[in-house]
Amino acid sequence: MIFDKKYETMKREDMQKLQLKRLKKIVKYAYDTIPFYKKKYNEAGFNPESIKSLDDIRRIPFVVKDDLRDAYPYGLLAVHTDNLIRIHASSGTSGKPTVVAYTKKDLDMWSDCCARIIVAGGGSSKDIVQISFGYGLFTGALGMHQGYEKLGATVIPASSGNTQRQIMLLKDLKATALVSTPSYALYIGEMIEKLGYKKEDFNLKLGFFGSEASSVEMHKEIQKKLGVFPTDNYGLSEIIGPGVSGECMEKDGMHVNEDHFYPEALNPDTLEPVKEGEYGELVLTTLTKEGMPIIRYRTKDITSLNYQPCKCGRTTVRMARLRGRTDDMLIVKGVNVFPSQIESVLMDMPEIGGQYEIVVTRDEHYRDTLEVKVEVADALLITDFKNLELLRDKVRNNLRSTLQIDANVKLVEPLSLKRFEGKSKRVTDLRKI
Ligand code: DLL
Repeated sequence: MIFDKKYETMKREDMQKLQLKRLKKIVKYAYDTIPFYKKKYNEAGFNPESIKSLDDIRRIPFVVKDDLRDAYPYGLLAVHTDNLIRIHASSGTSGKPTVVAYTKKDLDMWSDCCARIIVAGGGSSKDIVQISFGYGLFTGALGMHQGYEKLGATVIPASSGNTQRQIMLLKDLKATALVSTPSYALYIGEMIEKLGYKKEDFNLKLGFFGSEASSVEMHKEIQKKLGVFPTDNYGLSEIIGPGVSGECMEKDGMHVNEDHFYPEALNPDTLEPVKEGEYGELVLTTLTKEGMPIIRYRTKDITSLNYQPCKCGRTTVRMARLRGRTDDMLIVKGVNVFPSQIESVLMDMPEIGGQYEIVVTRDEHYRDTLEVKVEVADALLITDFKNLELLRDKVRNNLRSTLQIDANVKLVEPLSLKRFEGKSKRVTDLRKI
């Protein structure tokens, strides 16, 4: 099933024509209605009327997170607040949040985009879906809620937290789909086992996981524990929220709703485009947003783009599962380490559970240490010292062959590490640089 055949299966030339038409319009609109863009473009000597081809996008100055923060609260609006019908804010770690605002037209477009990725991942009007993202300023819950509602499905707005109650609702209301972060899905799966249930006691079939990175191996683990077919979906509040892209059931990249969000993958150092299939920083432009258009936003997310049509029939460009963010890459002993690489190694080992923590420290001789704490799958392993040693060596060796550096591995008891109900935080870098 395809939600919006016209746009999701468009020929590449037609898509490019549409994108160019929309790009010209939105750039002019932003320049004419938002003083921030007028000032930025005038200072850079960029004339919004000078766009003649899609490649001309490369001459447009970027927007970064700080621009949104500096514009707090309403500095990037293209419309009067009377025309807004919703405000969200991003999960800023410190200081002021970044506010994002939607008109009626924006909300309709957003719902359509979420409906598209839900249908791509196997969802339909028949689903009873439990949304276990936190409701509130975070875009995840309401975004996916609206998408599912648009399809005419039954939505359970459970929000996150109170995991035993989540499990009761999933079971008693016979939910067929779960929407959450992948780490929370894994936690729910663990709790189900701990409470003595089996996945067969539930009616779950689909899982829509996003808002944080997850590995192929993590999806397999969730599939094993919950019996759902898991798909990954991506988005960010600055651009819209969830609904920027999502996997179809081929699970071979996330289809970007590129008639609304124009993606570029750039080398983060040179800011030149990388080749198709190569990893770079994702830069996104909203092509149709009315309330708060964002042009050439540097997401810091690292992915690659694939323009080949997909087996599912969609022709939209696919972005690869995120490798990480330009700001979450650790440099340990001079070697680049992405937490996602560590996760893949750990999740690929059946003796190891799904939860881990990474701590990086530096001693007085400026030597870095990478410590990886991970739960064993079976508590019995902890009591057998010899087996424990063997397993620790195995984890260390597997990590070394992927990362090219040594890690101190600490094996801990099942269910002893911190669990997350929203986005997980697994990395602590204690180095004073
Ligand atoms: O997390 C929007 C969202 C909600 C997407 C629910 C999907 C599902 P923010 O809170 O603004 O918005 O965080 C955006 O989260 O720049 C990525 O670094 C990360 N992120 C989002 N989806 C994925 C994903 C929402 N599928 C930031 N894989 C983005 C990896 C993701 N990282």
